Parts: sequence; C-alpha cells; structure tokens
Amino acid sequence: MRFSLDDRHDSLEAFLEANAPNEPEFHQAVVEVMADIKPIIDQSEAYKAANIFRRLVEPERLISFQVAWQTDAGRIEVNRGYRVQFNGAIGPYKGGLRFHPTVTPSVLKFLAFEQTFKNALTGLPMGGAKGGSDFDPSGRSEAEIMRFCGAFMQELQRHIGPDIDIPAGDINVGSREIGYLFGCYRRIKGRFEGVLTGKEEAFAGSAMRTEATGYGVMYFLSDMLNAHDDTIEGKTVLISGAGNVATYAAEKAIALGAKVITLSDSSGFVHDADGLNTEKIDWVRAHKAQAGTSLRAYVDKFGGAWFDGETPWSIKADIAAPCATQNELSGKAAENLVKNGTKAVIEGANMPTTSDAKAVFARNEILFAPGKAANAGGVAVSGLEISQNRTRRSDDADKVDATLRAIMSDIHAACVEEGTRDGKVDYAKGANIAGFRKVADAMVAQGVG
Ligand code: NDP
Ligand code: 2IT
Repeated sequence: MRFSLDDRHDSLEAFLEANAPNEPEFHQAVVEVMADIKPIIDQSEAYKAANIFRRLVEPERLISFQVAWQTDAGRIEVNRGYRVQFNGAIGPYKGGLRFHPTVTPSVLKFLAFEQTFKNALTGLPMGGAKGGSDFDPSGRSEAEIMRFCGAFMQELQRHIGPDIDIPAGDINVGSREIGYLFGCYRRIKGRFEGVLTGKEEAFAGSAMRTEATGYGVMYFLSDMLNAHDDTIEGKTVLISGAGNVATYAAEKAIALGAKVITLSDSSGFVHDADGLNTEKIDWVRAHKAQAGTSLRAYVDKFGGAWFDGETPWSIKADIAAPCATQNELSGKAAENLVKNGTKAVIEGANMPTTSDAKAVFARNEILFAPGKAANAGGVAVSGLEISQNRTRRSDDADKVDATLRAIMSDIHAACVEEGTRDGKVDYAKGANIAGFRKVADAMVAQGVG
C-alpha cells in the first residue's frame, strides 16, 4: 500500500518490514485495517497532526519474560511468556492469554492490535492487549499446568492490576487456568481484586462469560442475516474448532434453529450430516477438556465421517463459521465455499480468514463478518465482569445475556453505519472505522509527552 509512515519508507509494507521484521501475522492485520482507515486519517487534520497511525502500529509496551517451571518428573523446563499492552487510550489494557506452541511476538502483536479496535466496538472502557506463552499444554498433567500457571503469574503480576491491565483466557486458557493464575496473583499480592476475567462464578466471575463469545457470534450472524432479509433458522452451518468459541457458537446456532454439521481440531474435522445436538456438544467439551485429545473419537461415539488433517471448508453449507485459529481458511477453501453456495462467513476466531480468502469473498459478494465485531461478545462480558467486581455484586445470567445481546446489536449497527456504500455493507470496513474513531479521538484528546 502506497502510504508512508516516515521519511525513509515509501509504503506501509516497506515500513513494517523495516520496523517489525519477520512478523507476518502482525503485518497482515495492520495492512488490512490501514486500507480502511487511511481515507479517514487523510480527511482529518487532527489525526494527521497527532501522527495517529504511526502511533497505532507501535505497541505501547511489549513485555517478554522467562517462565521456568518443574515437570512431574522433576525436570526444569523453560518457556517464554509475553504481555503486549498495545493501546491504553480508552481504558485499562484488556485481552486474553494464549498458551500454544505457535505463540510469537508477531501473533500476540496482531491479536493485541485487533483487540484494541474490538474493545472499542463494545462501547466499554477497555484498551487493547494480549499475552501468553509458547507453552504446549497437550499431554501435560493437571499438576504441571498448575505449576506452569504459577510460574507464569510470578512474573506477569508485576505488570497487571485492576486499573492497569486485566487479562482473560484465549486458546488453551479457560476457567481452570484462570483459576490457577488468579490464585497465584492473590497469594503474591495479598489482595482479592478484579485482575482477571473469566473467573469461576464462585470467586467473582460473571455469569455467561464462558458462553459469551460463541453466543455473541451467533447473535451477530442473526442480526447480519436479518439486515439482509434472511434468517438463521433452517441454515446449515460449518463450524471449525472444538473449544470454547466453537462449542458455544454451535449450541446457540442450534438454539436459533440452524443445523451445525461440522466441528474440527488440529487433527482434522468431523462431518455429522445429522447435525449436532446438546448431548454431542457436551461430549465434545468433556472429551476435549482432557489435554491433547483428538476429535476423531467423535465418529466412534456418534457416527459421521472423519477427515484427517483437513479443515471443514470442503463441505456444502449455507454458513461458514471459523472458530479455531488464525489463517485457517485459505483462498482455495474460500473458492470452494463460494462454489458450494455458502451465503455468509462469520469469524468466531481472530483473523481466521487469509487475505486471499477475504478477496474471494469480496469478489463474490459473500456476507462477511470480521472477528473484531463478531467475536467481541467475550470481551464485552469480560467488561461486565470488571464492573461487577468493582461493585462486588453479581448480575444473573438473564441480565448478562440481555446486555450481551444488546451490545452485539450495537456493534452490528455501528458496522452498518460506517461500512455501508451504495446500499451494500462492508462489515470489515465498518468495524475498522468505528473502532478506530473512538481510539483515535481519545489519543488526540490526551496529547503526547
Ligand atoms: P480453545 O483453546 O478453547 O479451542 C481452540 C480450538 O481451536 C481447539 O479445537 C484447537 O484444537 C483448535 N486450534 C487451536 N490452534 C490450532 C491450530 N494452530 N490449528 C488447528 N486448530 C487449532 O480456544 P478458544 O475457543 O477460546 O479460541 C478459539 C479462537 O477464538 C481463537 O482465535 C481465539 O483468539 C478466539 N477468541 C476467543 C475468545 C474467548 O473468549 N475464548 C474471544 C474472542 C476470540 P486442538 O484442541 O487440537 O488444539
Ligand atoms: O480475543 C478475545 O477477545 C479474547 N480472547 C477475550 C479477551 C477478554 O479479555 O475477555
């Protein structure tokens, strides 16, 4: 893209290559957002004077640390831990922790960059952050996971706090890990405070936080289809992933009258033409809760077809909902979905669609909901958990669900407002612009120095 961020580089790509070398995921996220917000910056003397975009592509802080921990066999292992505090203009830093061998500064910078705009879209006062470790929990015992969480928090606790930075879960970090992390923080600091979200309800967690991301994805899909004179009822849905987002998205899709026919994990995908139901989803959750298990066992239990090492995008369906990880839906897969008549794509994961695949969907006018809008329900309920912790009260599930529903509708409306041109809605552009304006205005108002 011909857009210079300084005097030495004449394109955004050249700048990123020099300024953040070998960070392909971060470059991908920045280039996509930049294409949408450059015209907004060009029109604003205040944004240009404040050098907003240059400041937006630089994390405010990137913390990297050693995590040394002991295995059950007594061996000392070393992993790398990180926290990227990307932008704190509209509130304390907020975003999940991911434990996965693919975690790198590039992955966490892209996630924290995206989180900045996502959090702004929720309408709640939260800055953008992400963190985690290259630790691989698969095959680790419960005791090893607990010790790892403790060692990780020994360092992280210096950098977080209820008014500073409030982490939560992400891939391989669920309520069990949040419990261990919270316990360690509390023991070190001697304070019981809302420093993490996604806690169990027994110790100041919010109702509905577990369900929130997946439910929110389907609320957004419902709004998007309704806005296009269609409905989720009776639709066939491909879901990838078999974790928190995927299983609760499946549960809500079914409750809204859709038929979910796939789930996947890193070993392959299952095609169940009869459709998932509550019993099958509960079994998947229990099975995948054991670290390192494969979804393959699903077909022995319930039937259906197993596709080893493949993603679900070869199957014919109305809706595709990638809910596993970044870049899991390629250009070729997108071509296939288009050929099969898929009507809409909704991102439950963060940046699961490659740039090539996005171009295929745009060319073919497929409805496309970007993750920063569609999966914002998780962090939105995290925001509600923060408020509940402040007042030491807890709202019931119905109240939280109603607020989540309203927030997803507001995000949908913001995408429509900022993304409509010639009667067509570009949801990705709408989300980027709506999130950007709020963050940029706060940065301008706060000055520098
Ligand atoms: P979980 O750990 O609960 O589940 C992750 C799922 O994705 C598992 O089925 C896992 O398979 C699969 N997966 C992970 N990495 C890969 C990979 N490299 N290749 C193929 N499959 C993979 O995570 P979540 O459900 O919480 O997160 C899923 C996505 O949703 C992520 O992109 C996350 O950032 C995003 N997200 C999560 C939110 C939340 O509240 N949890 C909020 C918003 C977005 P396996 O078990 O084999 O590893
Ligand atoms: O990507 C995400 O939005 C999350 N993993 C949830 C972050 C949060 O702070 O709840």
